[in-house]
Amino acid sequence: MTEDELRRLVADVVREVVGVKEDRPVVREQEPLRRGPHHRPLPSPRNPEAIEQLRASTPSRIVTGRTGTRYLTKSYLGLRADHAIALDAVESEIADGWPEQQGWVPLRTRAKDHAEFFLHPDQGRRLDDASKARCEKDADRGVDVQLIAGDGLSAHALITNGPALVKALQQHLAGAGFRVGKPLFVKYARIGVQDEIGVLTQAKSTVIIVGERPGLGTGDSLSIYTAYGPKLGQDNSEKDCISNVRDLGFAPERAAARCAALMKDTFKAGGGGVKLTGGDPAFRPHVVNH
Ligand code: B12
Repeated sequence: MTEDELRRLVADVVREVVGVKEDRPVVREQEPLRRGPHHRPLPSPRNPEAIEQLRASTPSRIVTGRTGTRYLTKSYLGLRADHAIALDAVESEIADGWPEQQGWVPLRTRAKDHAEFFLHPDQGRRLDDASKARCEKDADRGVDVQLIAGDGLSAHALITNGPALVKALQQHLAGAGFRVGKPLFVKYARIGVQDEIGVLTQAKSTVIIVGERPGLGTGDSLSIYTAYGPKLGQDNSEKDCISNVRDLGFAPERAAARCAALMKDTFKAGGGGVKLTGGDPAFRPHVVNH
């Protein structure tokens, strides 16, 4: 029997088994693959409900499908749109007067403008002279926890989630027995500015919330950084961070409760960061990012 006769025979048997009436051509492996949406179709999941649950559990790009080795056009356009959200967030700025409307004392760092803030991070870690004077005049002194709200890398995040987070922090920290200083706002703030404010106000600890570096589509995300026993240039290893604070992530109310618990542990341990880990770098109580 020749190869062609064998193919015809197999094709006839297959047609009979699957019940195909008409004589459709059988696609041979060596035929050129057709392009288009049917080329390498998405495999149908064995458990579509589980896939939907996974997708609903995160804004991350999972189980998005592909065409060949490439993204689907829909995914590609989604990436471009989310990147635009991140850029807009980084470029957003707090309008004059907005901090006062929230009841926050307005301060600013030595960064003269947004461009200098990006190019010279150190300028965002120190207050300018007028703000130092204002801080000494208007801020509370010697409190347990001094609250600071900074724009950081997303003013948009502070506008969206800052007021709710500050209120929740005030409630949870006071509920945990801490004396909390009236909130200060810092324009063009890096987290290191909490050190100078802590020293100026003689606070026992500082909690700064800042717009964190946006990921794709996460322009509204805040971080909370805590520091105990303020000193200029305090190392990050002595501080703690609660990240991804936003409605779709760690909602402000829950994050504030977590922060109050963290501050209780910090005060008990006489310090944060590595002091809290008890020497075990893998152990970070209450410090999560989800
Ligand atoms: C940029 C970044 C870094 C950079 C910082 C360098 C720089 N000059 O900017 C590098 C790569 C060095 C870094 C290192 C680490 N990072 Co980091 N980092 C970030 C990131 C992507 C953005 C931070 C940001 O936007 N800050 C806000 C701006 C306005 O503040 P800033 O003053 O410019 O930035 C300072 C802080 O962000 C600080 N910092 C950075 N990471 C960490 C982590 C901790 C625990 C602390 C206290 C401070 C800190 O360093 C910056 C310079 O002083 C965040 C994720 C996010 N999107 O927020 C993770 C993030 C904050 N980092 C994280 C971690 C775990 C670390 C490391 C501990 C990793 C490791 N195992 O070594 C180290 C710690 C570094 C240290 N001891 O200082 C975690 C914190 C998790 C947690 N809840 O504790 C985050 C949330 C990432 C994540 N999703 O897991 N990081």
